[in-house]
Amino acid sequence: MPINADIHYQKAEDEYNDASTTEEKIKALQNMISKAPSHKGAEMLRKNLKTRLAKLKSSLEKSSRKGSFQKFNFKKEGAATVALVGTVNSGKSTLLKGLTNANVLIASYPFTTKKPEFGVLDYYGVKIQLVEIPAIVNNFLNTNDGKSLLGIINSCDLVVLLFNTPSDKKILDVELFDIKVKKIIYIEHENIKDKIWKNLDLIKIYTKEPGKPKAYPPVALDKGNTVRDLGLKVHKDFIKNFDYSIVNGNSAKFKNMRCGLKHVLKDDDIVEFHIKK
Ligand SMILES: Nc1nc2c(ncn2[C@@H]2O[C@H](COP(=O)(O)OP(=O)(O)OP(=O)(O)O)[C@@H](O)[C@H]2O)c(=O)[nH]1
Ligand SMILES: [Mg+2]
Repeated sequence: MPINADIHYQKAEDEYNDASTTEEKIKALQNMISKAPSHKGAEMLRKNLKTRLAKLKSSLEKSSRKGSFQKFNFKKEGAATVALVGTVNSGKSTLLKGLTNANVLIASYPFTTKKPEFGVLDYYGVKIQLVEIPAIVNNFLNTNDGKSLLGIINSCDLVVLLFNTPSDKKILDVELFDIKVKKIIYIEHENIKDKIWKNLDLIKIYTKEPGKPKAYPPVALDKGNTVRDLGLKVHKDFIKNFDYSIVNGNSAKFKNMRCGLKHVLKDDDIVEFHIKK
């Protein structure tokens, strides 16, 4: 016990030593800080306690972040990840099954899907990960898995919302009002694959060797990316020894346009790299 510390401090310290979880330790440490002697001689003690508290808080935050993803074994894969989010029986699993290879259960009773279900959508060779989130209900964040599921939703590049009735839509609006996703779309039964692709802000680019047909699958890039970005993704040597490229497709002003590294590409372009001999 430090000099001049009183009985209250001693009690808080005992609680700290007895604490078994990080949360309990944080609480006890905050108590110790508030009860620590305020004179100059105890300055070092107060500083040490605060450092210890900061470390505990950051380790708690890290483990809860990790936990939210590990709980469901979620790992982002592919060019982008899209969440299928909706109220009960809104057809999330039907959509997932229709668009991907996922073998999910579809049934007319509510809450058929109890954990996130994954599938891979193949868009002209570009792999896009889809994840069905179990149905969103009133007060969703306070349900057992609410926070973990929200963590998954927030890490996605696009959210597709599904619902059956206006009151279901209201549930989604209320429960998801502060999600941090770049983009949210509603799906009507139009050409869903194309709609998802259009909203991902990606482009698919084909590479090609001189004298050969275009290579498959295409490479997914962000909209606005250049020949340089493509080269970096395909083979770094293309950029190191770059001479010029031949571009055909939507960004080419004419057939076999000769372009430098800064040329901005468009969806479905075909690019041939020429390197210095
Ligand atoms: N609303 C709606 N229902 C559909 C559609 N397609 C199929 N269904 C039927 O709706 C019921 C629920 O479909 P699911 O795909 O399991 O719905 P879900 O949203 O995954 O349901 P939960 O996982 O239980 O929340 C099934 O009986 C389906 O046959 C659709 O496009 N819209
Ligand atoms: Mg389902």
